[in-house]
Amino acid sequence: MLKRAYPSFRSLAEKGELVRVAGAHDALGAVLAEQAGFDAVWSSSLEVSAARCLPDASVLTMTEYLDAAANMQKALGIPVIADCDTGYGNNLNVVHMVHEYEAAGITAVCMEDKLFPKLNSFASGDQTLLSTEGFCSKIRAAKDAQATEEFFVVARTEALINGLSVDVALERSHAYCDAGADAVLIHSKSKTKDQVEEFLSRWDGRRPVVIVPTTYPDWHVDDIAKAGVSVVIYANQGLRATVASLRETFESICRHGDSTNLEDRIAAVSDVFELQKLKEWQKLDA
Ligand code: SPV
Ligand code: MG
Repeated sequence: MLKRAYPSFRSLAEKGELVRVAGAHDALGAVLAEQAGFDAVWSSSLEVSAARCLPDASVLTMTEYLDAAANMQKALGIPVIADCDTGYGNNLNVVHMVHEYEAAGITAVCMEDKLFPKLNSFASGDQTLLSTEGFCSKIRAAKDAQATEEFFVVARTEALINGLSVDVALERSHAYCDAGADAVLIHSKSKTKDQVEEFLSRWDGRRPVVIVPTTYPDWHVDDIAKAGVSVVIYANQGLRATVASLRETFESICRHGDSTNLEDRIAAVSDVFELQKLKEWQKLDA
């Protein structure tokens, strides 16, 4: 089938089982994540901007991020959760963002509590947070703007990224839930899971918790589930694999003068045709 139905992100989050999500920046990466067995795809601001060799620093516009997320969703039978940075500005931008993403068939968005323009969480530079009340106001604006009950808004706190304590992260997350957030994302750039684990041990379960274990990659998914996480996002492993693989492939061809020694390590053209659903398309003109 060329056009595929997909469940809402909310229906996955409410199942009570850990939701596994992979980051992507285009439909091809998103479909490969789905084929590998992921439950949902994270339309990553880092990936979408990196795919254009631009920094993840609110340089691209909402329309460009939406275009990327919508292209992924159109190709998938699983839902996209869209990384919407700060909501692209103030409350007015947040409302416009929710209208546009929901109309495009995206069932979940994530907003973070940094100032616009924001900088990627792992980059050195300004990681200043918006006031708690300011971000609660954005969450209320988002929740009031959604057209369907199903639409899911994740509130992401960057308190730990900013060097603040787990206490502050908890206080902010509680306030975001009171403002109507459907889940909270606790982000950390610590090399160990300790901060996130402490957050989880003190979390009362009032809403699902989302984590992004980029800098603490050794936390096994079974232990992540046991710690009380509802959604785990492998946000950029696909992008980093792409960089490493393309670099190796292109360098090898330049070095050897041909691609013979790569042939058994790279996908066949027939594999690419299958991802394109070429046969199904050809039937349309049979
Ligand atoms: C992204 O994938 O764009 C994220 C996660 O927001 S991080 O890059 O860790 O900030
Ligand atoms: Mg991002």
